[in-house]
Amino acid sequence: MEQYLKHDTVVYQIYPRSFLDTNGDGIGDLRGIIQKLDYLQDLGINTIWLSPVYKSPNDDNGYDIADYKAIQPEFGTMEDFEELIAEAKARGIGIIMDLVINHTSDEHEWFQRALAGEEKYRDYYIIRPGKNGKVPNNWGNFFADCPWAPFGDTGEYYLHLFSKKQPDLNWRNPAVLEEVKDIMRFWLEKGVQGFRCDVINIIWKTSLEDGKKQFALTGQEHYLSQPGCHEILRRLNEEVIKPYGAWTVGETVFVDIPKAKDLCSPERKELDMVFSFEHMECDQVGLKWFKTRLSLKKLMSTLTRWQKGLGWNANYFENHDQPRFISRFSDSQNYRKEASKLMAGLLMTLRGTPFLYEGQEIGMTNGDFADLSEIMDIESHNVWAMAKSLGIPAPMRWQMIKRTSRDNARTPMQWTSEANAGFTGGTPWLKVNGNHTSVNVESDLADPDGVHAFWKQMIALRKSSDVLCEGHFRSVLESGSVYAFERILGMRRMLTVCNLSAKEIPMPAQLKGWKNRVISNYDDSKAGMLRPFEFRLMQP
Ligand code: TEU
Ligand code: CA
Repeated sequence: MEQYLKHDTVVYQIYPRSFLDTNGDGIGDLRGIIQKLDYLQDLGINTIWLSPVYKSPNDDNGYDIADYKAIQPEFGTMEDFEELIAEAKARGIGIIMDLVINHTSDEHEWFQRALAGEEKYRDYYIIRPGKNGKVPNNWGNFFADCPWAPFGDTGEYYLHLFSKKQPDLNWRNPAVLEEVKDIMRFWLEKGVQGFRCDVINIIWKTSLEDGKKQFALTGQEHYLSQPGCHEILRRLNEEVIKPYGAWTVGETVFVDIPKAKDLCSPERKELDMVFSFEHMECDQVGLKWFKTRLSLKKLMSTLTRWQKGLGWNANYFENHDQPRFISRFSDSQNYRKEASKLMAGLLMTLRGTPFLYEGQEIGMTNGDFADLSEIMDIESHNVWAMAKSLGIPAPMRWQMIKRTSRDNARTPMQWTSEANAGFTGGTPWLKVNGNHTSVNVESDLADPDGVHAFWKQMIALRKSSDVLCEGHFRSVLESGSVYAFERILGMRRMLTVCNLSAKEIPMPAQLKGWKNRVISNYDDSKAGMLRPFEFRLMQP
């Protein structure tokens, strides 16, 4: 049977709401994706990860699912979805879907029937009486809220680790597993090639006891990567995923390398790979809402540790939950193009499956929001309220939100320099970045030296090189500004050199033996020097 995951798989993440609107309601849709399949094929990617397109009241933009077998009407119809699968397939592109099974929407039929008093569905969720006039335990919540909300007028509470409208499922109930298996098969039968599994390592709650107090999420020791979770993943893999030749990438929060290994080493037969977060934390203090200057040294050593620690990584620098990386690590005012291309080079030469996020291929930057009224994300609003209750003054609160908001990466895709960046003929659901007049697909494509052209080259290079696809990883240099590593396959070797600083610097002595330049993001790349944000791929 065909195995969909290959060494040369290159994934492009689409956040459907922000990709392309074709009917003028200001919201991206499936027909918009279908329209852009030629564009994606030309870029060279061979897999699309679709963020949720299921029916949802949109409290968390689709990560709150009300019906796992229906398409969100504002995105289109099931026929549109089937057409998308077929048209993508015709262009050699597979689709993986987002699987959100830690929680449902409170508007899901199961939760509604639980509220109506049906015992069977009550047991699909985690419902407990209060304790001493308070909520059942002292746990924290991912969206800076209390994780317990009143369960109707019963006087009891239900657990929600994310928004109130995202009640956690009770995975200790075997019926939940059967429901989810059925949902997964439904989509696999339609030709989906796998799943990106949302917060998959927290689905199993071993106990609901109080947690030991900690800054980042009290209670996590009761649900992080528990034995019950491993067992569920093994069963889903064996009973559903593998019989279809499909694959999975887990979004796994708070994992260190040993925990990640337990989730995705091949002999464990659980997940094919995981998204880790450590390299996303090189500019934070304690929690992701408190940002500081990004430490390049930390970034390099973190990437290296994960490259060496795991046989195969799910590599990424941007997604719908993170501010644009280009705005975080580089001087995107002066070196936007160079730094975007460097990202392409780095992402395509690390060992593992590369995931790029819509807009990254043209170097889109953080949103240019003026105040909170322009931010839609529930997480940002909750964090604002939390910061307010901590007495943090409004200007500081705004700086905090502006730098960390997930909406930074969710701004509509910039297709043209026209009004609303060619994303919609109507009013966009989220403010379009003002820089679309210069940063957009149309003008970038017309530029032979454009960011897109470099991504395209790097993707092609990556797919055609077995050294880049399969070679081992060896770190060569991690200085304050230069990151260099080798990929090694048998006798053949390639060297990636990244100058992550905005300074021109002499070529470090260790790298001088490498004579042949395969590609660089500078036309006038010089032998003995590295230009600001220069990326260079070398052969001996
Ligand atoms: O994200 C889970 C997650 O832990 C974070 O990355 C999240 O964005 C948040 O910042 C926690 O502070 C996944 C999805 O990717 C995210 O979009 C969803 O909101 C979330 O799960 C709930 O389904
Ligand atoms: Ca639309």
